[in-house]
Amino acid sequence: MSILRDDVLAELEAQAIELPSWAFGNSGTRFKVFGTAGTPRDPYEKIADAAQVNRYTALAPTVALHIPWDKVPDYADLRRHAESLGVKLGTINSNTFQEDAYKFGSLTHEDPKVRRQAIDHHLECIDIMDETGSRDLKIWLADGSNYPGQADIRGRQDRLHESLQEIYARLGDEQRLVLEYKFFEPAFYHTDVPDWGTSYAQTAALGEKAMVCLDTGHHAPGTNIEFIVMQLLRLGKLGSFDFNSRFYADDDLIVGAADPYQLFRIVFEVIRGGGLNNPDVAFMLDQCHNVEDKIPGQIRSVLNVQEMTARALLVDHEALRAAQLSHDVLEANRVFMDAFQTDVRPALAEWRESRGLPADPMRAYLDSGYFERIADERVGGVQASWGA
Ligand code: PSV
Ligand code: MN
Ligand code: MN
Repeated sequence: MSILRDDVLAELEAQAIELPSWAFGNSGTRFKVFGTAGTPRDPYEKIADAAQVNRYTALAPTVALHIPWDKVPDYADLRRHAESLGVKLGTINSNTFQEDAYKFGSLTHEDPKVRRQAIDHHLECIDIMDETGSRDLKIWLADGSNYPGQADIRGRQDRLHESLQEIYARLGDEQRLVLEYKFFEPAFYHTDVPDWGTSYAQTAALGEKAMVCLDTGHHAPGTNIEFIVMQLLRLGKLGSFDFNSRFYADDDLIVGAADPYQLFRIVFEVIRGGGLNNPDVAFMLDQCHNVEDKIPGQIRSVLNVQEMTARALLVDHEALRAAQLSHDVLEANRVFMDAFQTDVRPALAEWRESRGLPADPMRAYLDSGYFERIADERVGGVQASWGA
C-alpha cells in the first residue's frame, strides 16, 4: 500500500503552480547573461515551453506574463494559443523599474507626471487582464532611496496609497491586486514596500481585492518565513507566493534547492492555515535559470514543491497536537521531522503512472526530443530583461 493516503492524493491532484514566462528567457547577473540554445523568441514560444512543463507533470496549468516584456498586438490570440496547448494565462506582472522616468520612484514619485505614467501603466495591465482572463495584477515596486535624507519616506507612503487607490478602483469584480514586498535592491537604504507589514497596511487600506504577495527570496537571512505565512493566512491577506530559493539575497534559484526544510515548513503552515488549494492563495514560481536548462529547471521546481507538499501532508496532526499539549518538546519535533524525512518519491512516481503521467517527468521530457527541435528551429532568443 502506498504511503500516500487517498486524502493526501486528492490534495496533490488539485495542486497548481503558476510558471513565470520570464523563466524561459535568457537571464543572468549584471556580470553576464549566457545565451542558451532554443531560447524563446517571443511570448508565444515562452508559453509553448511552459506548456511542456505542464504536459509532463500536470502541475503547471497557468503562465504569468510580464508587461511590457510579453507585450503582443493581440492578447485574445495569445490566450487562444495558450489554451490550445492546454494552459491558461495567469497573473499579469507590471514593470515600473526599467524606464528612465522611474529613476526616483514610480507610484511614490514626487512628480505627479511620473506617478500618472506609472498609474496608467497599471491601468493598461488591467486592460490586458480583461483580455487574457487573468485574475491577479502583481505589483512589485523598485521604489526606494540609497541615502538617509535623500527622500521623504513618509510622503512616499501617502502617495503610494493614493496611486494604489486609483489602480484598485479600476479592478473588475473578479480581479485582484497583489502587492509584493522586498527588503532591498535595487534601492539600498530604504525601500517603499520592504516588508509584509507595509504590504499588509497598504492592501488593508484598499479593500478585500488587495492582498499580499510573499516572495520567498525577499527577506533578510534568518527570517522565519513560515511565521509570516501563518500570520497572513490568519489575517486573510495572503494572496500569492513567488517561490524560489536563495543562499544570499534575491538569488531566484530553484525552489527547494537551497533549503528544502524551509519549503516544507512553509507548506506545512499553508496546510495548517487552510491555504493549500484554496483559490485565494496563488502559488507561483519567480525564478531564473542562468546556467541550467530552463524547461528542466522548471520541471525540477514544480516537482520539488510537489514533494515537499506530499511530505507536509504526511505530518501526523493528532500526534503533533498531543505532544504540543503535553509540552513534549522532543516528541513534537520528532513527529514533524518524521514527515519531513519521509522519501515520497517512489510513491509519487507510482501515483503519476496510475494517472497516465510519466513516472519520471524529467526523463520523459529529456527523451521527448523537444529540446533538440527548438534548438534547431529557434535562433536568436530574447533575453528576459532581468533588471532586478
Ligand atoms: C524583483 O525582485 C523581482 O524578482 C520581483 O520578485 C518580481 O516578482 C519579479 O522581479 C518580476 O517583476
Ligand atoms: Mn517576485
Ligand atoms: Mn525578486
